[in-house]
Amino acid sequence: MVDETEKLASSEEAENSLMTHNVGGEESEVEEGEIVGGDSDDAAKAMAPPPPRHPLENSWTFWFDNPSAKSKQAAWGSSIRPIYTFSSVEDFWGVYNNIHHPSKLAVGADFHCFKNKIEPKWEDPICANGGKWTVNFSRGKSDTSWLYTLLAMIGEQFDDGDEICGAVVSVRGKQEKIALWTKNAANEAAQLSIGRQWKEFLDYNDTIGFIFHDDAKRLDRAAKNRYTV
Ligand code: MGP
Repeated sequence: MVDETEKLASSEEAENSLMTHNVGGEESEVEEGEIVGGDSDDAAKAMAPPPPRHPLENSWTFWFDNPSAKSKQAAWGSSIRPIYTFSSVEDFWGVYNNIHHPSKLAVGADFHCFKNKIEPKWEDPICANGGKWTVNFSRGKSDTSWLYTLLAMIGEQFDDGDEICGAVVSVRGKQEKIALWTKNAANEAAQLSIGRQWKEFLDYNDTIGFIFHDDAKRLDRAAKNRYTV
């Protein structure tokens, strides 16, 4: 596991690791013939177009299930709401830096980040034949792994990234857990590759298990892991 005392990577450091090229590095160097300093420089900056955004391969949506809105009577999922869709690195940091991280969320909360147009539900047609890998943490200890999971997904770090639907962090009384949802549970090779790579990205050494949504639907908590890595 990542050292729990380790501070979250700074936005800039993590942004550079997400991007395949150096964000801002070379741009700040003085070009041949460039005039440096002086008021005209400030004026030119003020008139310059905004810096380009760095597009992500996919658009992603954050969804939130507010525990205080959940009711035992209501159908499961009726309080899950999409809160923000982003499709650039800059927009990701804009929202990530302005939302609570798992350790600050209330018990019962579920916070999802799914590819745009995929709903974080078994019933979604793209999720329907899928499943999920789950990693467990004690309370307050999942923040860094949640960030690394988001960066690995949106930065398309998985060899089988097309298989990924999204991730959800769930805050419960004694634990927090992060689940990575995938599309075709029966594709064992792809699931094993995703599970192994995810553990590497998180520096997670315990065994993790993969449950088919179909088993969870039929068997609820009696559903068993179909794969482990
Ligand atoms: P869960 O939230 O995935 O498990 O499912 P958890 O977090 O171990 O349980 P919790 O009680 O701590 O929240 C819990 C239950 O929610 C399941 O047994 C289902 O009844 C229901 N449920 C969960 N999901 C992800 C779905 C879903 O996608 N669709 C439907 N219809 N029900 C779901």
